[in-house]
Amino acid sequence: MSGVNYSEKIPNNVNLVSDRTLQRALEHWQPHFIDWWKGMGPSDFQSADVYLRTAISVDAQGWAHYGVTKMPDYRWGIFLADPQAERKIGFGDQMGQPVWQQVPGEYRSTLRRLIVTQGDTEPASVEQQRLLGHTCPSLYDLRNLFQINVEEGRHLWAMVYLLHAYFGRDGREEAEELLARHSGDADKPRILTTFNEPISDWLSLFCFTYFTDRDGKYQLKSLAESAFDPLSRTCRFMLTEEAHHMFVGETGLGRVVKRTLEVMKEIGTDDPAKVRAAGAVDLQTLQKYLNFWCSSSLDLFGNEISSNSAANFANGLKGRPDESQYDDHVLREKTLLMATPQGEQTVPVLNALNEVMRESYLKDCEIGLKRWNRQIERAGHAFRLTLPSSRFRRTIGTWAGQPVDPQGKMLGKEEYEKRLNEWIPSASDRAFVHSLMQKVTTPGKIAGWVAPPDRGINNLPVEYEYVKLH
Ligand code: BYC
Repeated sequence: MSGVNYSEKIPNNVNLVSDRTLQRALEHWQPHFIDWWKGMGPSDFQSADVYLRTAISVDAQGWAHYGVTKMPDYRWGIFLADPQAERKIGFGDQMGQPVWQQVPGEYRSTLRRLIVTQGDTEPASVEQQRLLGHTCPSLYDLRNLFQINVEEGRHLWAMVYLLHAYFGRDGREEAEELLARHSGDADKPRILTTFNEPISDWLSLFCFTYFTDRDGKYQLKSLAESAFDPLSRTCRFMLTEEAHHMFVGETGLGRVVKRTLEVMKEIGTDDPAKVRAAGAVDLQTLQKYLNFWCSSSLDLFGNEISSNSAANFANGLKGRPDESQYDDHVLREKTLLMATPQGEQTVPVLNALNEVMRESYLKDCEIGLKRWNRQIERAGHAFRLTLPSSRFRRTIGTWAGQPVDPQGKMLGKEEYEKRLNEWIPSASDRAFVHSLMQKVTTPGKIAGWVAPPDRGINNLPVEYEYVKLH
């Protein structure tokens, strides 16, 4: 079961050949996907030879195969983690009952909505990143970008498989719509706001892969708990790929901090203007980028108080990440005190699960900051990077539209508007960051604003030609 069949048009480990109707439907969608990839995927690099990893089995060990591929020839396919024998529902009102191999009629539209929302983010991120290749800081980074892009394409395949296999005609229609909406499109935008934000520089890419892919980790982990077993198995496998995306964010931002500190040492000052003049990202600007992407990603958890999340949990559709770490899996009795702009409210925990998840996400986000702050401290500087308050710049939930500063302090509307550019990148900050984005494609060379990685990919040297441009 673990092995992937690559001899078929659509590589898969779901025995696709045994269901001709499904196979034909997916083979019909496949050229639409390739057209979308060619039109909306990485611009101008379709003929480059890229050192990519591909899944060859879904085992925890050794699922990856590395080789040189042109991106349109990447073997996108359908991979589900192996089934767990006798798996039981792990939370909610039906806890302890067998998981579902089919979609129960009463949950059909909710499950479809969750799968479509998840699926929509995958091609959206590829669209957001499509022009970044033109300003890559190195071939190592360019390859990482393309690896992420092809895997997001595969994650789209994962959701499309579920839609085709379990949701009939409306599932097939949703699969087409996933290719018809586009990031930032005025008429047909992507569903969630963060996925309509442009990612036009590599500092934004590193922040996106640090913050937004981490939301992906949390959402996928909570869907991996689902009683709908095919969804759970799909998400479990997706999570193994997701780890690399967050690695790119975490090491990318760490390399930016490292380089900035080197430059500060070289020029003997931490004056932001001088750091910029020397071609590095001053820590103040980095902080603004962190504020922007963190606050945007916090919206992806939905409303603090949500009847959707309560119903999803109670019905077994969506759990909490790593559900087994908790004691109470039913949550019918518990309440929680929640701060809202109107004062503290007592809320049933069932309705506050988006917030529970957001809080544990923020703790996870802290880990990188601690590491970067240690680097800054060791270099002898007092500046510290921080995460913005979860009330800052929110557009979803009880804090939406509230004039709160990154420390969580409520301000007057006017002061907030006036000072917003102190906290998130202004047009001139963005112009400065864009000015640093010069394409470097000589093997082993790296742009001046970011330190080289500590090591290359799959034990290859950093100077290996990870992308061969023609
Ligand atoms: N923007 O009751 P609520 C990833 C809507 S990232 C716009 O709070 P719920 C990746 C909401 O849809 C992970 N609209 O919602 C990362 C609802 O609309 P309807 C993506 C928003 O259901 C990097 C209404 O407001 N996966 O994988 O508790 C690269 C009421 O909201 C937003 C998922 O998100 C927003 N930010 O929670 C590539 C998992 N937030 O239905 C990939 C699937 C809320 O009333 N989705 N709304 O019309 C879900 O679990 C939930 O739909 C949400 C919202 C967590 C998004």
